[in-house]
Amino acid sequence: MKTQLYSVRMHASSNGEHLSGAETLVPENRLEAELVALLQRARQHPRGEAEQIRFAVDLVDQQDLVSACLPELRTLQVASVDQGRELAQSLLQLTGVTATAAQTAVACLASGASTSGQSMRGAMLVDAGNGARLEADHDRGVRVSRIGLEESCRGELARQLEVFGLNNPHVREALVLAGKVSLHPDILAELCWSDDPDYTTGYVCSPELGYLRIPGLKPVGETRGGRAFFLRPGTELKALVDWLEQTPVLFDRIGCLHSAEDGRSYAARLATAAG
Ligand code: WAQ
Ligand code: MG
Repeated sequence: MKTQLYSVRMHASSNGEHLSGAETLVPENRLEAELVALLQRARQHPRGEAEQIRFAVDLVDQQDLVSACLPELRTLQVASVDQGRELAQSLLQLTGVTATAAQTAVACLASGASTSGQSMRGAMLVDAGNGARLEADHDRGVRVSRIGLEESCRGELARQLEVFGLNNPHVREALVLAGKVSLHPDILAELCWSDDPDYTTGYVCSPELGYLRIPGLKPVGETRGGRAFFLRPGTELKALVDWLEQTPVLFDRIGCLHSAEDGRSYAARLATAAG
């Protein structure tokens, strides 16, 4: 008999403000250990002490399960936060996002994209043409769920990331999330940086560019972070949100991992190649 697969989601908050969240797919035999690990994470989070911690556990229908390969990963070095955000905007423009949409999204994340000027629980949906925000709820946003690594792939990813000193939960989880997001044909690209005060690396990801990490996309101590998914103008929102929340995706292959290099020269090379 096939092993049962569970979707596990956690959300921790305090005073109505988002503190931390997580979503994963786990086989039955790791379910309890995963719940304990997420409880510990919620209780020891650098954003503060949780007042509420919510869990949801759902059995996944494996008929809908998608298997996929993780994006290639690169680290692009920049000299300052400003340079990092400029680089992120240039990269986004290479994927067809307009300068206006790229700029608006960076400004929104920087100033706190929720209605209270803090971090949202989930991602913003941004029209890649005019930069308009399309998510129904500016506090909740859209949470990508039902994402995980095939058992055989978990150890291999950890081993390969270790070689570059990148084997930490931020990288592993962001790579998996970005991998699902970049599978959708209506999403041109994603921009992200963490809302954890001590984690300053962010990324741009798209099907063509892969997962491009940019260390220093925000200053240390900054708790405003988030995600923006750039949508092809005219995208049917309900179908897209359903897919992001509901379709289970397990990664069973790893993309190539590359050494760090200078961000500006990398972007210049890409722009030349694109003509
Ligand atoms: N779906 C949609 N948006 C999410 C999700 C999700 N499942 N999880 C988090 N977010 C949004 C939400 O607005 C958070 O405030 C924001 O993203 C940041 O989440 O290669 O750690 O978990 O070194 O703090 C990226 C770089 C790290 C990793 C990202 O994000 C690397 C990170 P965090
Ligand atoms: Mg966080």
